[in-house]
Amino acid sequence: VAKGKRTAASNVAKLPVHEPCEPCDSLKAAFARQLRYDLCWDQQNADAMFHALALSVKEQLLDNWRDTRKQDVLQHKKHVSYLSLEFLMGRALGNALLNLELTDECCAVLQEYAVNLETLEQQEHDAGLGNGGLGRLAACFLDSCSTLGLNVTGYGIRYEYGMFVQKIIDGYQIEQPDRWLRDGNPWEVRVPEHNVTVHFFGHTQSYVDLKGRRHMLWLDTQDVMAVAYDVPVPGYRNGRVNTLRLWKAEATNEFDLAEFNQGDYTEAVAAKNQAEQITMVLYPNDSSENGKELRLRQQYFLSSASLQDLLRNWVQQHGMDFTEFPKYNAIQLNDTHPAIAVPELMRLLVDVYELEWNPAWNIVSRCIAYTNHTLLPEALERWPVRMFAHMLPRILEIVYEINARYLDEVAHRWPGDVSKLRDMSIIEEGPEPNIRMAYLAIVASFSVNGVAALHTQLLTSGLFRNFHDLWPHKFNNRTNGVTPRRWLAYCNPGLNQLISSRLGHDWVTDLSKLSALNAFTADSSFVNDWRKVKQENKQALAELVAERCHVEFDTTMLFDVQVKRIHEYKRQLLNILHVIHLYQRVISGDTQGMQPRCVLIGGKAAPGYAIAKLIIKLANNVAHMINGDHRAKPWLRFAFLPDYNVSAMETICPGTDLSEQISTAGKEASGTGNMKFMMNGALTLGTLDGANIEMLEEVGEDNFFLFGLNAQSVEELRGHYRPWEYVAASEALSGVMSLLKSGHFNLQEPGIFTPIIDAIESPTDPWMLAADFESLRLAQLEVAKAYQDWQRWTAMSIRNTAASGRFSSDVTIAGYRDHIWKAR
Ligand code: GPQ
Repeated sequence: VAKGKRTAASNVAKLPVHEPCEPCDSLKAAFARQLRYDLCWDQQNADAMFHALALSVKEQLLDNWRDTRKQDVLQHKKHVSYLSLEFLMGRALGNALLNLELTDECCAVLQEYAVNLETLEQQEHDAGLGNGGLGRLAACFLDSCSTLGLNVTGYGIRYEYGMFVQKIIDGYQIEQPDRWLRDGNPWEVRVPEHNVTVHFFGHTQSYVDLKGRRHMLWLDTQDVMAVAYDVPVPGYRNGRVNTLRLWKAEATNEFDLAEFNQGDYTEAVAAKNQAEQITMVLYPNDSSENGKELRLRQQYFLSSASLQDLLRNWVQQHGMDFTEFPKYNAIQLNDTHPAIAVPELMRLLVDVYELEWNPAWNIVSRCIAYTNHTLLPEALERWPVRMFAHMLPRILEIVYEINARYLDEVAHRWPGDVSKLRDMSIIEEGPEPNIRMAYLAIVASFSVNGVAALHTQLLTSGLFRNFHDLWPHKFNNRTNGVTPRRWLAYCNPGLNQLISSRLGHDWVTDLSKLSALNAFTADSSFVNDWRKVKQENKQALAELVAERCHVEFDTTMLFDVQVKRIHEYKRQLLNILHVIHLYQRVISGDTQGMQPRCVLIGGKAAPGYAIAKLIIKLANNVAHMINGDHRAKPWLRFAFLPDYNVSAMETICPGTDLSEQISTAGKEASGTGNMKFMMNGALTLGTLDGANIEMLEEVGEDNFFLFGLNAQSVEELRGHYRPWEYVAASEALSGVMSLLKSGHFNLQEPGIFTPIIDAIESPTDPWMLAADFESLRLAQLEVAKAYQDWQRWTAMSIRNTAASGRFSSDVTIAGYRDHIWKAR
C-alpha cells in the first residue's frame, strides 16, 4: 500500500453512485433507532436524548444535502467561498427544526418520551467559534445564503476549544476552556476524502526546465494534513442545505512514518501534537491584532486548505483550464484574517497548476473580494516579514512580486511621488518591516466593502483614501444584517405568533413586510398583546438573570441592556457611570419622576486587555453595592451577566426594553446586536455610529433616543479635549467622579480603579466619555418619561420592529449577490 495515499475516495469510487435505498426514516423512527441502537448509551438522560435527536434531525437533512451539491454541479451554479477565521454558530437544533418545519412534529415525538424540547435544546453546547460581531455575522450570512438559494460554502477552522467560558469570581473575569466537543458534535461529518496537505517552513529553490521556463520549488517543508469536517446549513423551508466546512489539523502519515523509520516513536507522537496545535484554540481577541506566530499558521492553514479544495473541485469538473474560473467562483474574505489567500492562490496557480503570472493574477483579482470590519488601528493586521520568511518563504516571494508590480501602477498614477509609494506599499518599511494585510487584500480584490454607510464613507475618505483615489470602482457599502429566522422567528415565539396572526408568515423571508405592523399601533387589542408578549419575555430574561447573577429583576421595571464584547470604544464605562448617577439620585432622595429600572451588562473581555477586565470588575462592584442597598431596591437593580454568548442573546434580546448602543461616534463599524434588539421591539439609546444611523433613518427620531457627539465633532475635539471641563459643568458627573474617587465601590481593595479614573480624566481619552455624559443623562431622562406612558412606549416598540426589515441579513446578502458575487 502506498504510504498515506489511500483515501476513502479511492475505496468507494467503484461503488455505484446511486444505489437505490430505503427512504429516510421519519423523525420519530429515526429518534427511536438512534436512542436504542446507534447511541447505545445506557442511560436515557437529557444529554443522550439531545444527541439522539440531533442525529435524527441531521438524518432528515442528508438527502437534501447531497442533492444540493449534485444540483449545483449540474446547473453550473456560481460558487462562493466565504473564508472566515470565525463562525459564531451558537446552537443548531432549534434553528434546524424551524428551518425544516419540524418543530411541531418533534414536540409530538418527545411527548411520548415525557420530555420537552426546551430541556433537550439546552443540552447543546454553543458552537462558539468566534469572538463577537464578526463571527456572528458570518453565521447569519450562511443562514441567508441557504435561504436565498445561493451556492455558498463557509470555510473555517474546527477549533478544539472555542471562545472561552467566562466565570466571575469576586467580581473578576476568570477564563475557562470551552470544551465544546467533549461529548462529540452530532452535526459534523468528518469527510476524509477531502483531505489536503498544507506546507510550512522549508526553503525555496528555482530551476529552469527543458523548455526554458523557470519554476519555483518549495522544499523540505513540514507538512500538516487538513481534515474536512462538514456541518449542514439548511435554508428556510426550501430544501437547500449548504455546507460549513471546518478544517482540523492533523499530522500527515508521511510525517509520522519518517520519524518511525528512524525508530523515534516519541518524536513522531510529538510531531502529531505540534500539527494538531494549529486548530487547538480560537484567539480570544476582538477587534485587536493577535500578532502570534500560531495565529498566522491558522490563517495560512485555513486559506491554503480551502483554496486547494476549490481548485481540486474545479479540476475534477473542468480539467486544467482555469480561464472560466472567475466566472464560476467568488472568494469573500471576512476581514484580513484570511488575506493570505491572495498569495496562496497565486502560488497554487503558478507553482502547482503551472499558469504564467499574468493569467494567474487575472484570475485571482477577478475572484477575490474583501470586507473590512473596523477602522481601529489596533485591529489592522501587519505581519513581520521576518515571520513570513521563516514560516512561508515561498509566500513571501510572491507577496514581493505582487507588490513590485502593483507599485508600478502607483508610480504611473503619481509620477515621481516617492512618499505615495512608501505610504501605499504592501511592505511597511522600518527596523522591523511588516506586511500590511489590508493593503494586500485591497490590491488583489475586485471589491472592497465596509459594513455600514458611515463606516464605508470613513474608509474611503480616511484609512483607504489613497486606494479609493486609485480604484474608486472597487469600493462599496454593504450594511450588515442579522437573520430573522434565529433572531425573531426562533428566539421570540410569542412575537412570531402575534405578528403572524396579523401578517401571515411571509415576513420570515421578506422582512420588509413587517412595515405593515405600523397599521396596528392604534389597535388596542394588538398593542395589549404586544405588551403581554414583552412581559413574558422579560420574565424569561429575569429568570436567566436570577439563575446566573442571583439578582432579582422585577418585570414591571424598565429593562435597560448592554451586551457585547467589553471594549473601551463601546463605552460600557459610560453606562456604569450613568448607573452610579442613578444610584446617587436614589440615595439622595432625588427620585421625583424617576423610572424604576433594571440594568444589565454582559460581555467578555480579551484575556490580555487589562482595562476592559477592570471595567468588568467595576460593574460587578457597583452592582454588588446597589443590589445590597435596600434603599435602591424599588428604583434600581444592576447585574453583570457572566458568559454572554449566542444562546444567552436568544433570551436577552426578546426581553429587553432599552438597548444601549453607545459607542464613541465613528468607532463601531456597524454593530449587529443593535439590529437584533430592534427586531424584537426594543428601543435604542444610541450615538450616531455605525448602523445606528441607518436604524434611526428607518424608524425616525421620535422612536429612537439619540445622544452624543457625531463622528466629525469627535475628530474636531481631538487635540483640545478637556474632560475636567465637562466634569465641572455637570453636577451629575462631578458627583459620580467624587464617589468613584472616594473608594466607595472598592473599600476592600483601595486604589484598584485608579486606571479607570485616570482614563476618564485624560485629555487624550480617545473615547471621550466625559464629553457625552450629560447628553446621555438627558436622553435617559427622555427614556424614563417615555416608558411611563406604556401605550406610547408600546407603539414605539411596534414601530421599531416594523422598521427593522432593512436589517435582515437576507437584504445584505442580496446586495453581496447582486453587486459583488454576481451569483444567482
Ligand atoms: N468586528 Cl475587526 C468584530 O467583531 N471583530 C473584529 O475583529 C472586527 C470587527 C465587528 C465590528 O466591531 C462591528 O461593528 C461589526 O458589526 C461586526 O464586526 C460585523 O461587521
